[in-house]
Amino acid sequence: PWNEEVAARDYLPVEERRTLQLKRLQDTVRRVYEHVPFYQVALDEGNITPDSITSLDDLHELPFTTRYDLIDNYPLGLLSSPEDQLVRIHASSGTKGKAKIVAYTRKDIDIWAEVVARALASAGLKPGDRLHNAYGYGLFTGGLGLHYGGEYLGATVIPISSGNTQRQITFMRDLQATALSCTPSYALTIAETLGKMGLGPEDLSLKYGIFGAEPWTGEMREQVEQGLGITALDIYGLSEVMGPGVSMECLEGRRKEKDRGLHIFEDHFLPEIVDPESGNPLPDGREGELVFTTITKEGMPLLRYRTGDLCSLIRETCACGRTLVRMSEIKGRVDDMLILRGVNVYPSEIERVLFGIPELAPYYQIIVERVSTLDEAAVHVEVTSQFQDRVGKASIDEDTWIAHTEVDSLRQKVSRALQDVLGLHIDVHVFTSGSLPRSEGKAVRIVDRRK
Ligand code: DLL
Repeated sequence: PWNEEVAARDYLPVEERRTLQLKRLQDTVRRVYEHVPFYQVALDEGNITPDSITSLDDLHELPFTTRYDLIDNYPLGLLSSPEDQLVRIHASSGTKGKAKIVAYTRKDIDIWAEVVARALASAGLKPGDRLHNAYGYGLFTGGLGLHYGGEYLGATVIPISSGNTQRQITFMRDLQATALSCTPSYALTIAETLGKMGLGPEDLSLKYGIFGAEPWTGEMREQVEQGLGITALDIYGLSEVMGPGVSMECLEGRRKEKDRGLHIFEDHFLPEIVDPESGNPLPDGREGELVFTTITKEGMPLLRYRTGDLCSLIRETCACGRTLVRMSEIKGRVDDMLILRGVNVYPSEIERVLFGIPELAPYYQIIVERVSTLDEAAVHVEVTSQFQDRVGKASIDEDTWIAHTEVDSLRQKVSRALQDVLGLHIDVHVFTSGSLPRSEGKAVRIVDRRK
């Protein structure tokens, strides 16, 4: 259960934590060497034995693990515990192809609950807070991850899961939930539905939002904060490493512009940043691919797991006093980078431009096609209902809509804004209010028509 000793783990003197990390890293390398054939082969190939780990710097000598290794060893080939000690299995949807299966022992579940509780505490939650948990329950780690963490902290968890948004709002209002956890894109859907029900943030008791599981920009954060009247904080994690609660933004950091970043619970997950191409470690402050080594997991520990997520590490102490290393917010996934006529573009860069245009509602999709050998992208955007009312409801049959001068000049405006920031022309299609899909979980930002 939550107590001062657990809370203090975020504030340990750095040297004390490093001693703990080294011991745990050594134990983990020994564990996988003895129990996981995949790692025994990989470590032998690198001439590494468990005894060769004598300092934390030796981390960089260990072999990488990629998602293909998980897929090749599908479903449970990387276990380092006997199967009868597993108490839970989750799977990550694996955007492309086969699911990645992960397995937990009792101790893994306890540690997961502990890190999520620490994450919630850094967001300002206290025992007695009511957490309306609208992450999906099931194989996805969001629902159960926040659930167990909330209970561990002593919050009252409302396990509503995702979907049926009107009912969500009724519960949130009647039960006076003080915190909401869901994806940032679902938070927007909830805010929109709130308005449609003739309600506003003042009808709810929400203070904090615990949002993650997908990339989101500062511009999107403002929309969510306004729409729900809350402070929105970023939670990060991935199934392979644990689930949500690998890192979390703190309230104090959020309030101080210069102190932004997510504290990594590095007494359990050792982070590195590497060059996505070469795999070479990069120094603090440089952006690259985030890599994690789990150092307390029993069921399925992973050495140097390539997350595919891009960010940098921040080592300076935070305003909140936590001594944990921070990661900058995720810019995107290595695989989500589009190469459009030679220019590298991340969906987050497009999002930032679109969310700065007041005539647009906060929904968009990027449609990617292959034209001969090159990728071409088009952006689908949607107008606000205010814009549509001004243009006149009569003109919204499709042809008149597109030809409408105000719609056309908005299209040009968006196109110019994208051109200015990206240095690249992208086709823009302007849709009427309410026509783009609304998210209840991870939003689909890229519609890939290349195959
Ligand atoms: O999304 C775990 C989670 C649940 C995190 C709830 C936060 C809240 P997966 O389904 O395995 O696990 O997806 C992991 O989602 O590698 C990132 O690409 C992305 N992701 C997760 N959190 C963030 C975030 C959960 N805060 C993948 N910002 C990761 C940006 C995120 N991307």
